[in-house]
Amino acid sequence: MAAFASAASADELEEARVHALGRKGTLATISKEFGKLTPEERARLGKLLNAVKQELEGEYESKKRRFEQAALADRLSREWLDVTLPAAGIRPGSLHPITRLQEEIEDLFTSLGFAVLDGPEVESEEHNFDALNIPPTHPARDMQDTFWLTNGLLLRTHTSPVQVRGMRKLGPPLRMIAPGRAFRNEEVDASHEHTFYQLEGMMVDRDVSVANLIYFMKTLLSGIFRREVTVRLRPGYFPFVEPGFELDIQCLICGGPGCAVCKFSGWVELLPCGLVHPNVLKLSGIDPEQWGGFAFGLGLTRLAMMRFEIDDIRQMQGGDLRFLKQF
Ligand code: 2NL
Repeated sequence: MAAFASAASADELEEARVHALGRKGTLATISKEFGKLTPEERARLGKLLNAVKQELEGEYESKKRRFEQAALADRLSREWLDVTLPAAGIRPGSLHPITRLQEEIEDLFTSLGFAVLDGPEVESEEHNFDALNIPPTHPARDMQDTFWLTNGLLLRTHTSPVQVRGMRKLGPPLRMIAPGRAFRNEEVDASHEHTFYQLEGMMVDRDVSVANLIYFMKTLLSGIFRREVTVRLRPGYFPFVEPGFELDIQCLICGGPGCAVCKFSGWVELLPCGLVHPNVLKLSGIDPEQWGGFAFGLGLTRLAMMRFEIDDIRQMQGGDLRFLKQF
């Protein structure tokens, strides 16, 4: 009892417990002598021994609790938290990969004297189709599954109507780009979305040629990919240009011999373009005898996927922070 009372630490207390109550302790040693006693002595001493043992254990337990409480109080005084401290600060956000690419291309074109134009996403049939040399009976209307609104308006299927508005408002000569969202009723899968981003551009001036078109397209592409690119032109049909081209770039992954990205052709189809169709100029009040232009339409979503190596288009508008935080 004296050793328990004078123990100054949990370790000293444990030492005293082993000495008195342990398997080889004082009490255990005394118990071993029981065999030598008569039954009467055994009963009397047994009771006594139990009472002593209970008293010792009681003293030990209460002392032990006191040490535990002191240890806890000590820990609580050290490990505390000031909930009134100011928060760690606002987590910085980042630009969406499409926005980043769009802003880069805007910088590039503004440095070349182009205006960046905006227009409504809900458009008239006239701006979206008729003014682009796509009359009501034209098969190109069927190839785009348009979201029509009940009031006769529609969700623009490309950003071209912004350029129609630009031609009518600014008149020639003009240089402009029109980045923004476009909508088509696509069956959504890894490479098709009903909402996607385009960046169209056009330049209208005197004596604009295919050579000018190629120069601007190569400047655009080497700006995006940050290196020289090899291009080729194939004929392509778009109602609003004549002649129209599909501009391919030599595959940046394999450099020509063929790989999975270019589907073993060495070329990647990237940039539809052409010289603005005379009817399109006329329909926006520009005399095609005096003026000509080139135009192009870039799939921003697809280009961002190539540039940032994103393999599923559904990530782009999905809103998953684990995806977005990578940029
Ligand atoms: C596409 C389409 C192209 C254009 C878009 C254009 C606009 C006007 C006049 C003439 Cl207002 N052309 N835009 C020209 C050629 C191709 O691409 O769906 N691109 C992903």
